[in-house]
Amino acid sequence: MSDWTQLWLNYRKVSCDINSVNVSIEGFSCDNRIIKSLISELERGFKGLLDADVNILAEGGSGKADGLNVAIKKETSILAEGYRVSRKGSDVLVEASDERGALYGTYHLLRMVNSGELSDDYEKKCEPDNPLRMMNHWDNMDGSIERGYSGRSFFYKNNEITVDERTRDYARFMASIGINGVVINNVNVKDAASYLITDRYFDKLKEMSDVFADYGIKMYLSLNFASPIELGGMEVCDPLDPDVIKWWEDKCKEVFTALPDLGGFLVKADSEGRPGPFTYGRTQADGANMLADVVKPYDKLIIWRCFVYNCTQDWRDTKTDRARAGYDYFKDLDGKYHENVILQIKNGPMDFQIREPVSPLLGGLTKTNQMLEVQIAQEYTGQQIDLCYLIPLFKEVIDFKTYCQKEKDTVADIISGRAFGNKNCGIAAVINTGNDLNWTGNDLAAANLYGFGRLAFDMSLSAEEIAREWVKQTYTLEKEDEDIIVNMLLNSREIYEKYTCPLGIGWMVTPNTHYGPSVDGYEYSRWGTYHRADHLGLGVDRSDKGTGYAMQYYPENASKYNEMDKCPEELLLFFHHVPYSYRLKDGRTLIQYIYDSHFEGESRAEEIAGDWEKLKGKIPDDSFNRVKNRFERQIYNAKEWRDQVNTYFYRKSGIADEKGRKIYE
Ligand code: GCW
Repeated sequence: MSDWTQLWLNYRKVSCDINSVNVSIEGFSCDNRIIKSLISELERGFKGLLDADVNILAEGGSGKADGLNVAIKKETSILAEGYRVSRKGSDVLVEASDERGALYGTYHLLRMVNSGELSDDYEKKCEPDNPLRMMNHWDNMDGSIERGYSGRSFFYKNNEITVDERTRDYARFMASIGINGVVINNVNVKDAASYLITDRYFDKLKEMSDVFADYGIKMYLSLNFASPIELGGMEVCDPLDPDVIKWWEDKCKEVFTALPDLGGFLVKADSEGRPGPFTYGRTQADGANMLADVVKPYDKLIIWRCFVYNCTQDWRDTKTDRARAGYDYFKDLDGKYHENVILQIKNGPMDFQIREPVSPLLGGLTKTNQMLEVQIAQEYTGQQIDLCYLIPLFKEVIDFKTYCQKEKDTVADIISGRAFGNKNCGIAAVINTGNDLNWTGNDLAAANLYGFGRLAFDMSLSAEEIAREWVKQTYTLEKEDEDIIVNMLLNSREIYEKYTCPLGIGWMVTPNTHYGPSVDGYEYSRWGTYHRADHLGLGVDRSDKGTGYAMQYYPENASKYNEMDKCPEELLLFFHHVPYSYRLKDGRTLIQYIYDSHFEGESRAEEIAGDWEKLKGKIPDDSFNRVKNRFERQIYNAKEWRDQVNTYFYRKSGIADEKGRKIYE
């Protein structure tokens, strides 16, 4: 028994009468590292799923007549990284124009066998929507993980890098869902992590990047913008200083000689205490372009984060609005970024809350490479204790119409490159893994890991389709039991939203840890995260009469958000300061909605915990019990949220619950 599970690649035996599989490789070299991985995955997969031996045939050979014949074949008409899987009777074809596509097609084939969907007459073609499909690790070199809820890092321990079988399994999981880039260290680059670009770590990094390369994954590093000071002993890290530029040139030569497969760097600059170009009166573009020019000869990328805001605000100041910051800092520089710079933009203007509007920078920029950043680590969304399937949230973001042009104007169009023809673009997730046995703390949180990859590859998949796929790969259940889990997942985000912060206001969490309620926890803090509740109402006025944030959108969206009556209700308190007596569309007052949603959210959390109980004996015991334990903690948390939020607003407003339920005074 291994120290970790195989997640959705556990390849448990399915009922099927095939007992041998012949594989031929046509047009690809069997010596290619990715093709080698592909072959070993086919062996492993068919052994587990069918208990079948796999015969690898030399090109053109023929296998036993009674088995399944799988041909992996080069087909140049398919786009890069895409594939077609088809079956006619006992002949299966996986076609692709490159090795990555062949590997993804192989995983698709195994998925179809696993879920019993590879019918006798089957054909499916898939080409990835996003060029870059990345995971961002916030792993620190001491083994801790910033916002990690699944144990310690499996990449680092005591400032050393580990490369072992778990690294390989990790790479397999990522490739199986189409991930092609991984940033292996936290964006807050400090201490030992600053030395990742020195020869202290090159050997190990090379070893790791080789394992990734076996699965078509490029490794990236987060970079310390102040490296010239911290590593080079220089006085400054001004991006326009010739000596600084020279330092970076020499450094990059060293780095890319040692690590030729490295994809480039991710940079968090001028954000939450990290160094950046602002110190020298330079712009974000000055910083990003300098690094981009330095890495260009090696054909590498600079991914520059837009999470830049003033984190030393004063709550007395009602004009400064953190939500505005990204757009205010980056919009005017649109078109100034070099071709190998990508701006990485969080999905909302604040910080991965359970509900936020889509960042106006997405589509606000039209001449700059853009990449969407989402967070599957459940920092503000239940910390992998509470169930919160995030794919519905991500779907809302990518389907959002920005109105940046007449057609092809959704976030999906922008990040895929369809809108403006960009090549360097895509989507990244802050990952939710750690060295826990089950990788994601809560076994059900693996649906977010799986789902993010699948969605990044194919943005037309629905949240439900992805949930069902994941359930089928992970557990062996009858359809009605699959439905139970799918419904639990699909309802979970709404439930979490109902018992936490209402109608887009966000925060109200325990400061620093970000788990559990603390309604005023951030109300007087420097982070710019207010709800502005008083005895008459709550919410932040971000209309043109308030902070003006609503006007950062194109007119179609701006006019909608700007007016209380037109504003989508789920975002009402994000955009407006609303009286408790304000009537929502269904006739309820705001205060009554707050009470109702909190009672409902808590009781529905109990319901889904009850749904899980129905699966006892059908889910492997260890997995069943781990999840059961999480639900017990979730219910405790939901009650705490319900009662603290209801009491808080009852005390502020003095208005009683119409239904006379228990609100603590
Ligand atoms: O939400 C905040 C987190 C920080 C994180 C930061 C960021 C890596 O609380 O832990 O730092 O976002 O995205 O940079």
